[in-house]
Amino acid sequence: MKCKAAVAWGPGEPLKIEEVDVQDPQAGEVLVRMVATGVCHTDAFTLSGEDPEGIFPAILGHEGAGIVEAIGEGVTSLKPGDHVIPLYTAECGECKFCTSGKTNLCQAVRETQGKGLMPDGTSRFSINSEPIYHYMGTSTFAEYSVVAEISLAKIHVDAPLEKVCLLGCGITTGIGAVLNTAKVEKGDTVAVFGLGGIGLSVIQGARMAGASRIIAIDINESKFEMAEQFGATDCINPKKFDAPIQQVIVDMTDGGVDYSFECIGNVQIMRQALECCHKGWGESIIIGVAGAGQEISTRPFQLVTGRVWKGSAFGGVKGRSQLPGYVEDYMNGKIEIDPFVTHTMGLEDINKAFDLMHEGKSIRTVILF
Ligand code: NAD
Ligand code: AHE
Ligand code: ZN
Ligand code: ZN
Repeated sequence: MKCKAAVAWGPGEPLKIEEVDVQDPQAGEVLVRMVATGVCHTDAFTLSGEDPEGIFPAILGHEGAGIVEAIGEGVTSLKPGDHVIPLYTAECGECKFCTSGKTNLCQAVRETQGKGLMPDGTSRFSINSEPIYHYMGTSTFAEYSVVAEISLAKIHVDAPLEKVCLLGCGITTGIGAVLNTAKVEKGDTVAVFGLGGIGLSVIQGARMAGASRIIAIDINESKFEMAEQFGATDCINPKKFDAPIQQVIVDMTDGGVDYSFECIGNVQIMRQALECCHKGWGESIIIGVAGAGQEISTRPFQLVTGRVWKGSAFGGVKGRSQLPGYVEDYMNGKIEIDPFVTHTMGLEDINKAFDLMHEGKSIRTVILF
């Protein structure tokens, strides 16, 4: 079949709307009609050329929701008409990672996924018989995408896809990092660096966990109003202080916060986030994705004296077994999504979504197909 897709032809180039050929789903694969997709900073990161795994030409997008159109041979857990969220972190339930009980990082299809290919090592997308690569196993910037069965979460049929698409990455990542990775508890103090879709979701998660103080940090003060709505108790702009921001936070909190979260992808800020944690027990969670060649550093003494550095991918959430519960938590009012959708537009305007993100004017743009 043919459909419209936004193709990333090369690093730094605007996406181009093209008619692409989409091959039928093969064994263990599913054809999904995309209904909506968010645009996450990671899409911009890969488009910039900074992603060591970035491959072009590709169809980006990993924050989508849609409806199963057709299934390939051997697919048993999904049928046409099912509502689904594509997962960039699959859940096969059988690999060493899935059965470890220690991580959500299923590796069943991770290697081919990182090469922009389906699990059999080929692509389902092409233009004039030239392959176009998949992205993160999801490629949601297309009217139709082929996704591995184990990379699809079946969700409640009544969930509004134009909202719950954001559970495909940003909101789940932030809330999950708080509840699963950090395991913030009632009364804990929290600092959140970067107030985009991820940072605001961390704030939402921290409020759900009962944090007593949530310090929100950004250089764009227009983000503060929404941070406060989600539960931030203090909003600070590092540019307004002479002292390093980690010192400011240590002074504000009688020695540092219990947990901090880096939601930017800046290795200098990752250091600040670690160093604003309390001596003896403070934990800093890296969520932001840093470009090729970037490295983190701090004095080892920071760790010797009890601070802990951790990372979190997709909030530690196992997509097939746990994401449907997040969708239901949205439907029963426990998780807020609607305020994150600051803009909506059609696929033909997708480059505007990237502009709004870079200008700091949007939290999430949702593309409606
Ligand atoms: P975003 O662009 O919407 O938000 C980033 C925020 O950081 C903005 O508000 C910006 O003003 C702020 N910021 C930038 N530089 C800053 C600085 N020096 N000091 C303070 N604030 C600063 O991005 P997003 O979609 O929220 O994504 C945030 C990061 O999380 C990205 O690196 C993205 O790739 C990553 N991410 C990781 C995962 C994961 O599973 N680990 C999932 C999703 C996104
Ligand atoms: N490809 C990059 C790393 C990108 C990365 O860290 N991705 C996050 C998800 S970001 C979603 O917005 C992730 O889940 N990583 C785990 C994984 O398996 O990719 C690089 O540096 O090579
Ligand atoms: Zn993302
Ligand atoms: Zn697995």
